[in-house]
Amino acid sequence: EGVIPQEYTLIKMEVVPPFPSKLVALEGRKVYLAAATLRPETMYGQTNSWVLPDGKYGAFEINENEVFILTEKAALNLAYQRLSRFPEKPTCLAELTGHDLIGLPLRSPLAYNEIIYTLPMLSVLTDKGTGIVTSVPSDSPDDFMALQDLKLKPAFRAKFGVKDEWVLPFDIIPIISTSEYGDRSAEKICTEMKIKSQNEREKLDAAKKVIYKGGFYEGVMTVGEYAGMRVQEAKSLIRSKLLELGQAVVYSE
Ligand code: A2H
Repeated sequence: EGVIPQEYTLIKMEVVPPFPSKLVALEGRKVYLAAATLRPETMYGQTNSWVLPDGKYGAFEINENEVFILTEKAALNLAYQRLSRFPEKPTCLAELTGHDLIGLPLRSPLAYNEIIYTLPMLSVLTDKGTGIVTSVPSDSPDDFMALQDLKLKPAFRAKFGVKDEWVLPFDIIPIISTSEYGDRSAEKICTEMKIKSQNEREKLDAAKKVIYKGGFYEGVMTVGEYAGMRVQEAKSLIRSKLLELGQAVVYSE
């Protein structure tokens, strides 16, 4: 953890009822997986969300009718940022693991896909952000490789009880174009660097660095309300809109 606080946008990904048995206690409320992102302008390209299978999560009361699913650490931070039913005291309505969340159908802001599913990614850290990550395989090497692992390896899907229909219909959605890496920059850099799986941590970290600069400084939005605008300018406009519409909240740690 650094000295400079990191400011994330938490995307409210609505869990679509009917709820599974583990979530029955939450029936009648609005329940969200709260995904921490630094790239709110990429939300058009969401194909799924990520959880750590063995990660510990909880369903925490944000106010009378809204519930966020995230880690306990994030719930405590939120409670100190006026995002809990009772000030500075998170209330947990259900204890969950990543396994309980895999397969949950979600409706997520700006996503081109009306419904996306919750899937396992092994590199999710539970001590960073909320432990929930939204997946944008067009622009994130981690997301691209984790989705690729699930698509190409039936045994990997089986291991986590992932159904074909949660993964196979979801293709990359191009959303940002750059001169050097085109509009599927994550796929291009992973191919160039010959990255074989989501486990190649060092290569993936290098890949992220390379395309982040290009995407941010030269990237142009190709979809949505700000199509044609540079990412640099569109980013804050898209973020403000999500916050204004109540589809996202600010979270720092
Ligand atoms: B970003 P930083 Cl398109 N574990 O959002 C692992 N990764 C996590 C996480 C966690 N607990 N919480 C957030 N993240 C991811 C979009 C995105 C992101 C794109 C491209 C790059 C990118 C879609 N996934 O991040 O270590 C989230 O993925 C590249 C750094 O706090 C979040 O933004 O700097 C980013 O890592 C935050 O990482």
